Amino acid sequence: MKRTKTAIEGMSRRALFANTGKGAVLAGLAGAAAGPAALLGVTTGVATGGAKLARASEGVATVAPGQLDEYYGIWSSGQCGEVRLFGVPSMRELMRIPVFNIDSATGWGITNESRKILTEGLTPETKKFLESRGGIWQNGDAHHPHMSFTDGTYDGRYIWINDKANTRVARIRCDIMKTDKIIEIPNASDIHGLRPQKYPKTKYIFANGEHRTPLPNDGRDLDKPENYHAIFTALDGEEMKVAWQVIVDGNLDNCDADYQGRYAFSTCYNSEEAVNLEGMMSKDTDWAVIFDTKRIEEGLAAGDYTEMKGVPVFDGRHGSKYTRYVPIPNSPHGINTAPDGHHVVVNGKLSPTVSVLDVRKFADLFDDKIQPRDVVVAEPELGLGPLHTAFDGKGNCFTTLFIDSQVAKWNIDKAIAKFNGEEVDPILEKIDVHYQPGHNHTSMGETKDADGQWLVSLNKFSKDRFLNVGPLKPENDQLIHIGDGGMTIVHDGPTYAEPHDCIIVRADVLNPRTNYADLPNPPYQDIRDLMASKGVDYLSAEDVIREGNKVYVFMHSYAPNFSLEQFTVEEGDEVTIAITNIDDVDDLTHGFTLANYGMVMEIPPQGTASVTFTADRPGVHWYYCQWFCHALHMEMRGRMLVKPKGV
Ligand code: RUQ
Ligand code: CUA
Repeated sequence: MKRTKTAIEGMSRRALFANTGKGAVLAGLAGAAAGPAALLGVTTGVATGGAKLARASEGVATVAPGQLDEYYGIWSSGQCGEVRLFGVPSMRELMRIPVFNIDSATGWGITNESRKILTEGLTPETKKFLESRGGIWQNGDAHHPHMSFTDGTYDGRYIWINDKANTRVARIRCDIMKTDKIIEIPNASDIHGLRPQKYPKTKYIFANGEHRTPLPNDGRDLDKPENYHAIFTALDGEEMKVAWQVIVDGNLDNCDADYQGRYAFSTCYNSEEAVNLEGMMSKDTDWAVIFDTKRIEEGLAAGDYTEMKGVPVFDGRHGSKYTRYVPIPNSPHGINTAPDGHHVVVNGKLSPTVSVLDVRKFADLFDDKIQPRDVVVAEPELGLGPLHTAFDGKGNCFTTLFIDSQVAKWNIDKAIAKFNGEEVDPILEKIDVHYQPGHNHTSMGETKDADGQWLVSLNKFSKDRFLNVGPLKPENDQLIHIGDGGMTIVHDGPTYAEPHDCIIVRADVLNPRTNYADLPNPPYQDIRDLMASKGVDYLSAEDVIREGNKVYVFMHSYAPNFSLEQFTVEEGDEVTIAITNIDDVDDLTHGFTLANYGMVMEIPPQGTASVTFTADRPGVHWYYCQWFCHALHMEMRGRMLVKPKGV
């Protein structure tokens, strides 16, 4: 169909619905569909009784329908492999960003553009391994989403996240909220802890390879655990390339960085270097290992490393000048830098204590003027199973107690005073959470702008908190108001597997686009270049170009039409379909689903998407738009005719 100028161009989506024949009905439908979401927005509900209930009903967590949240919550999704955006404090789920998963709605993992991102950062060995397995990893395990920093606070450019399952790190660009780079980390096994440098501007992303394996892991030393190693990685977050790696003793768990831009530090368990649970738990101290990035950069310049798989690898085991090992009670887990810029909280997990390190002592430690334990300035006993700590920016900490199913609020200065022999109790308050909390996070809490308003406790179990949905239950993310000194639970939020971690970012930090017009570095540059090389204008494309057995089908879409109502190919052709959405109405995404061919893509406003496949099924195959775009959305369709071979 030749494109005619449509009346809808430039109209807002609401006006669009109001002006079309089916519009009234659809607008009504949309209203009905908004019901449950609106209800969720009215009030976030109250989980605790008595006086605390009153506080929530005074409107602490109320976000009325149509009102916007004050914060973006950026949630990981564990073994779902994606990132989710929430509104805080409403706890409304706003969006999902496919990362390490395959997504049926957007075609992530299916489109050419996403497959390029999913494959270009793989090592040659992994590419080969995946050849007979669809070319890409089919799963991921996303734990730790963290934003880029400038001068100790979020700058809204990027979010990085680890994949523990297949040893990758991904980056999301925040202008369009899409994954734009994924790299596999060579030499390491199973990336767990991940944090960006906080100062002056995020350069390194620190990533912990958790498991110990032989190096290289190519079949040698299979059952010689004494030859296994875990590896700490610093990657250049701008280039998305590994900058350097460090071999350590033990297994690496979580990590964080200082506010001065010099040190990174990881919790490190299994000082026993065992391969089973009993062995790993047998000693009662493990470590926090500190990395001196300045010394490592000097070592880099001096060539003091071994190159492995194209990466400079430093030996950072005990005795190395690049690391220091601080003994910490049994199997520490989370490690969190306080917004005061000086204190680092190491969470004991199997010890009821957290250990507080003072970054200002690290230089003396590296110069061997003091002993490793001298950097510990407090070690309060909080309760059973401390896993992660968040901060309010006023000197107070909130630590999850997994076994006690509680969050403990405590004060750093009091903990230090107690450590120095004073008779003070650093614990200010404890609150029950439901149940077994892992990570927690406060609003802006991992930045120098921690504002002490909200705390989210990511509870691993929900048990009886929701209607029974069968043996597999949701997790329970609880919102806790901390703004006025006390802690009050104001919302229970069921979530599907398994938001390990989240960050809570002031809404003004992020300002995503509403369309892809003039987008710098667009993901679809390749396909637009290809079109241009064939003399096709992507804005008006309606071309079928055959080159041998390759067929290029270039279209544009405008609600409710594809520019081609049909096209014909032959059985066995390699077909590339590329479509540009030329609508510039706010919130107008089209889609393309090719029935019984497994092809699907999101076609964003002013953007282009493409898929390539072999047309090995003769017959009539309808394609249709799967993103609701117009009163006649259901009519947005066409036919691919596949002629059988030799006919
Ligand atoms: S971990 S429950 Cu993957 Cu962050 Cu601590
Ligand atoms: Cu286009 Cu629905």
